[in-house]
Amino acid sequence: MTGTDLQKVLVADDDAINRDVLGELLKPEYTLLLAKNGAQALERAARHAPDLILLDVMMPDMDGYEVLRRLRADPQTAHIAVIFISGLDRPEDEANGLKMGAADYITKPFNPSVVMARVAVHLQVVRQRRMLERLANIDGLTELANRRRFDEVYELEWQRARRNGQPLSLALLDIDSFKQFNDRYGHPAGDRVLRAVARLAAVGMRRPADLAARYGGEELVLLMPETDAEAARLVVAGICEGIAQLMIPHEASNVAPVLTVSVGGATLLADSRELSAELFEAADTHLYRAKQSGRNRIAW
Ligand code: GH3
Ligand code: MG
Ligand code: MG
Ligand code: MG
Repeated sequence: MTGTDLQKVLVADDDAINRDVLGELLKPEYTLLLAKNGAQALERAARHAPDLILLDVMMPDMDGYEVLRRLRADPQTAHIAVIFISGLDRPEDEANGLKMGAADYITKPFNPSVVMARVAVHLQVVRQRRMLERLANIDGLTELANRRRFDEVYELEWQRARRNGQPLSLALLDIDSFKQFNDRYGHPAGDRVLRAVARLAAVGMRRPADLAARYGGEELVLLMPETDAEAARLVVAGICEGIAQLMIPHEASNVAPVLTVSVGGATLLADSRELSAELFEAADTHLYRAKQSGRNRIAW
């Protein structure tokens, strides 16, 4: 692994010597973060999203138990793996720490190679969990979010838009005459086109909260929070323009001699009472209209 691939470990301990010793151990293999009290640990955890925290239990002001409780209470830090490192070495202390949700419990004085081995074990678990999350949420062909992930994000964003009185735009993009494309150029060529279109969609969505997902076969869905219809149309037009510029030959298309797409969009207005499913249906209806009226166009 190189540079930014290194996993991040946060050491939170009020004792400078402990921080130094653990830091020296971990530094050659991981990106190291340090905190000298509970408040700093929470701040570093929220800001840097470490993969693992080595957390001292006995610290003044805020002890390790409280730090762990607060980490778990914040969705942003709730899943970070925590190993307690503590001078409290009675079995009931250890059992208690594990019951609170720590991944492991190491007693002081610790053995350096045991600490390193346990850290490695838990970071391996973290890597595996990330991979599973990825598999569950990402479409393998296009590497966009999959439908499952979209459904989740859509529901949250829809609720957020309603709560904050913000617009929310949604667009369904469907490749024109794609069946004929596959028939004419072959399924592997079709897959490459789908990947290229997906990449343009992902790149064309500029805001961090925007989401491009593969909704079905050759249908993508673009979700744009806090974006009104006018701005969303511009984003979509840019993506369509990018697709046109690829000039992918499509001799079997009944629209144009190059690959084109149709898009149906809809925007939730701030004062609307529309349900999330209704907004989605509106976009779908508009996609149907774009198809019916000749394809290679955007209907909103
Ligand atoms: P329309 O202009 O009405 O959209 O015509 P269309 O042929 O694109 O019709 P439709 O959207 O119903 O067809 C979807 C086609 O997309 C069917 C299938 O062959 C193709 N397709 C779906 N998923 C994939 C895929 O993962 N890879 C490839 N190569 N083709 C796919
Ligand atoms: Mg301490
Ligand atoms: Mg199609
Ligand atoms: Mg389709």
